[in-house]
Amino acid sequence: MPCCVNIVKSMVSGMEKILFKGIMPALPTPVDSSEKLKKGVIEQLMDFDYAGGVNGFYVCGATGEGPALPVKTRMETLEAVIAHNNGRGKIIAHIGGPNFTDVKKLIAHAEKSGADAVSSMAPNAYYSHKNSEVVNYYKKIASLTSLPVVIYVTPLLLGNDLTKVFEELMSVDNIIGLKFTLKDYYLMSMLKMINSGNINIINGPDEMLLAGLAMGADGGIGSTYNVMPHRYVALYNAFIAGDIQKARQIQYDINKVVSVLIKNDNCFAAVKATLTLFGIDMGSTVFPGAKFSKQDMQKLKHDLQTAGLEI
Ligand code: MN9
Repeated sequence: MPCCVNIVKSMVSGMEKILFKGIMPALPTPVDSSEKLKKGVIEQLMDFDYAGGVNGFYVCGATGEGPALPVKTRMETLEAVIAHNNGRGKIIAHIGGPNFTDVKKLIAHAEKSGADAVSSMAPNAYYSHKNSEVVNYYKKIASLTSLPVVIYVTPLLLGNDLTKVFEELMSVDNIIGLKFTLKDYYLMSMLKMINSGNINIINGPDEMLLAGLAMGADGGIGSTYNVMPHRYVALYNAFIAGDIQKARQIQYDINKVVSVLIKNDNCFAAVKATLTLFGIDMGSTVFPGAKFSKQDMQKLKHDLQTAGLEI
């Protein structure tokens, strides 16, 4: 009987699309004041995250400030990450940005460099596109690469009927799913039912990871994973083992720390500052992101320690 069920399931859903599972930090990009990649720092961060048990990385997304960086720096960052990764986990290259000529270059570069997938935010950051335009945008990206494509769903896509959009997009072989950075978990469940569940959904909001897993996410990608990778890995493992009490307690402990990080207007700046406190010198966010002063750093350290983070 189980064998028949499997045959029917594969006929309905086609090729396997759930390629990314577990905990994948979104890497911040350590750049100097001329927006060049600082040598050796992202490697140090990757080793720290791998020591916490993570499954791979998301590169040059929102956390990595990809759309704000020069294309050359984005390419150098991806190359440095893939070289240092050395097959230890999976690498998703975020290639989205406001200019499609740059996007095309980044897609070709990601494929040539050996990324495991490409991912893009919405077509632009200024206004909402119609469903048909969004569908055309992601189909075009998929046609330009043989890599799997992970759609980056943020509030920029909130004007769209996302279940309709994904029903259409999931028929494209190499469109595998989405990174879901919304807090509407009813919508997540509706998306997870598309393509008979053969859709890779990766949770975005770190403070809601357990909710995302419960509603069908296969894993998570997040900025604050870098600050406490082992805790997110423990949460994921507890969920997989069915120990919801434990997973919930870890999520609550995590959220004490996240609440400190998001108190800062720019959470990514706070993540970079926290990593700098750990001795991983990430620098500040790109212009016009302000530097943390000595006092800011001291206050951040104090608040994080009070929230239970060891520094
Ligand atoms: O999806 C990140 N969200 C955004 C990933 O980039 C908007 C999260 O990791 C958040 O930074 C985190 C804090 O709110 O959940």
